[in-house]
Amino acid sequence: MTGTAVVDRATAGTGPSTHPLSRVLRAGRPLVCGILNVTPDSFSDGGLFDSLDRAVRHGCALAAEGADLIDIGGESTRPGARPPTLTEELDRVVPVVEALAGQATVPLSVDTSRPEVMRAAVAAGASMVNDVRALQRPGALAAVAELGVPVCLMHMQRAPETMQEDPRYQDVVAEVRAFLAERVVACLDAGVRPENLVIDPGFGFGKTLEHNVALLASLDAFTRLGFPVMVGLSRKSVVGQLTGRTVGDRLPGSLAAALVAVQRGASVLRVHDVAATRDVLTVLAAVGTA
Ligand code: 7PM
Repeated sequence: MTGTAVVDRATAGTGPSTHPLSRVLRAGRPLVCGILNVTPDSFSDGGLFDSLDRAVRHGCALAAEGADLIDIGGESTRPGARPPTLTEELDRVVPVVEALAGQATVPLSVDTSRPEVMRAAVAAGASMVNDVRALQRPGALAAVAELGVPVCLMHMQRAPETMQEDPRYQDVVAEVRAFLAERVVACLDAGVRPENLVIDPGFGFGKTLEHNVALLASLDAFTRLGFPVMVGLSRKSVVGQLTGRTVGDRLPGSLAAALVAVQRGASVLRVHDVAATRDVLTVLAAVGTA
């Protein structure tokens, strides 16, 4: 199916049967993944019920805008953010997954590095795992292999607390690519099916402007690994640095970045602005390039 060297040397197909979402991820049409943050800084005050209600309504709005997937995260990976306890993360994420799985028809992804949260979210109705730590936490590989769901493996240099303190690479494209290839092999060795893998260079996670631009310009180096590539550039500082805009004014730059990413082979766009990103894909599809 992929024909890449990393797949050939691994024990493929030992997990549960093919997940329906893994077919959608490879359908050839780029997908829009809406971002649903359920951290206190994004849905503040009003208590747990209020934040649940707001998160669920925002999730429904993303679905109505035409999201193919909704990524729900309860850990802010903002540089310097205090990581939530396991209980805090479960309390934020699981009720939102449960509520949206009950009313939205869109598949849900859970943005987490904790195997306990992966298991609880999938039990509550999530169809995918998105891990900015690429399943490096103890138990995460085994959890995803057992759950049999698609997983996005993202590259990050160091940890969120320190990642933006002078990030350095000899060759950012080669190093990020080698890391992702290594995590792919680890997944396959753990029994994750190759068709469940998605990779992501992790824009803004331990990268300078120059690193981010080099990764976007060379995105084909990642698509050549043979797995769908997810890209998260929406409203990020790379867009802000290029355009000189603050976070609220980064939509045009984010859309341009999304367009470039799809033209260089990205399969999933992880974005805040679903409707606007859909329009980009509609225009691109009309010309037959997407
Ligand atoms: C503060 C800083 C808050 C950065 C949120 C963020 C990605 C991701 C995130 C990504 C994948 C954001 C990020 N970014 N998962 N999670 N790829 N797979 O801007 O680029 O959403 S969090």
